[in-house]
Amino acid sequence: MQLFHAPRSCSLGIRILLEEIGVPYQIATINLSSGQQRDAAFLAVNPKGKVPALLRDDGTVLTEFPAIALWLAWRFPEAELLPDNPNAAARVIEAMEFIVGTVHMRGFALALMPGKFVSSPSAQEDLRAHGLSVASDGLRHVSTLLGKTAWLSGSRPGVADAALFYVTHWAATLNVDLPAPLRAFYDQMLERPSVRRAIDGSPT
Ligand SMILES: N[C@@H](CCC(=O)N[C@@H](CS)C(=O)NCC(=O)O)C(=O)O
Repeated sequence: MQLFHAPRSCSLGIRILLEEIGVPYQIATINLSSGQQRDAAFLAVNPKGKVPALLRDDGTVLTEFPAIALWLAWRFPEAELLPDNPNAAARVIEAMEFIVGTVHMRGFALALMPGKFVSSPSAQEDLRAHGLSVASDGLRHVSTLLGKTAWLSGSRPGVADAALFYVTHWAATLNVDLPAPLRAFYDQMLERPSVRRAIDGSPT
């Protein structure tokens, strides 16, 4: 498999899942700051011009974080990235969708790249503040889900935890205050060899 990946982007979460699974994979790095996502070569892979995109062993490409994460969980059940029980699995998917659809797309996307949405500098400042507020509120909500358990996805980190890691990583970069359960989650994730390899290392 080959992951089309930009190091500090949401594709980091998919790289963490590949590392947790321990399957061999390759990385194709896409430089988002230089606009490589809009190059013809990458648009041939993902016409939406976004990472993550996963080229699978059958030659097909899967896009969208939740779809890739769930496919990996179902394709590699031994990695236990999603509970078997339908009710527990639905709760995990509910959390992952909230993190990707709201905390990322309605929060951090606006806070980190307001210039993609509006051109005037003052409107960009307003949008940045709005995005940060949506992200902070969303993180506070996710923190309540972590009240009783170390991981969102079950007895070990899985699909929702990979999503939560990349948004808490952004929060740490932007000095957004993390509630105590989220800070503990982030620190525990940083200690995992899979996460260290996903951030710094070459693919396994
Ligand atoms: N909804 C998509 C979001 C993907 C996305 O927004 N990726 C960002 C990086 S975090 C990207 O590739 N941005 C490049 C661009 O928009 O030009 C998903 O779940 O995969």
